[in-house]
Amino acid sequence: MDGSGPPNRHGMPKLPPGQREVPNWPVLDLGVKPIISLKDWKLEVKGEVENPYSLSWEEFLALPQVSDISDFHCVTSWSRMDNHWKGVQLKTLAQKALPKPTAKFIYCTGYDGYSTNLRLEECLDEDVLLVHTWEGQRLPIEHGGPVRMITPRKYAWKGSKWIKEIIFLAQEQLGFWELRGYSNTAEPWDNDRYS
Ligand SMILES: Nc1nc2c(c(=O)[nH]1)N[C@H]1C(S)=C(S)[C@@H](COP(=O)(O)O)O[C@H]1N2
Ligand SMILES: [Mo]
Repeated sequence: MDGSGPPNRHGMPKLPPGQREVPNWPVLDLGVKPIISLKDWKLEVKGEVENPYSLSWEEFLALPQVSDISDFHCVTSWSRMDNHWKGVQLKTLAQKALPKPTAKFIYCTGYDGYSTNLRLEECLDEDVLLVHTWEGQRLPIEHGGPVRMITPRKYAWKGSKWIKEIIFLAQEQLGFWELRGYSNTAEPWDNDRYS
């Protein structure tokens, strides 16, 4: 695929510049694959919000669930198209937390010690999800199960696998790769890979 086919749902070329489509789903991480039982799993949503909270697995599944199909673009130049996801919109989690007017950024952490950051307005896009199901099965541990974030309109490092915390911030705080030379904005259609 060369990107000259039909555009994606956001009107952008399906294949961003410098990417190639892969049939498989490669695994990229820091060399740690944390195993979190569903009994011990929790997600904390906190920071610059009126209503900080923590969710158990059951509470997370009780939130409104969505199904979506989106593409996954890794900065190392592979793209995996048309992934079928199920999960909760980041927007739903944010609305429940009631961000203060001063909240402009989020900082996410993972159970493996990873972190990444986004501007709040970017992560309220309808296709930014915390997913637990991929292609009709539980999200595999190596891809961030039980729950990871996906950011289809950003390079994939902006979505934390094994997500543990979502922290709303007034001041931007850079994450693991953003501190190590990856672009803070991470726009696939601008070839915006490194800073
Ligand atoms: N917690 C955590 N999330 C992470 C990473 C990581 O090492 N730890 N790697 C990031 C990077 S660089 C990419 S490309 C994608 C890879 O996701 P995948 O292994 O499911 O393909 O996850 C991102 N999220
Ligand atoms: Mo990556």
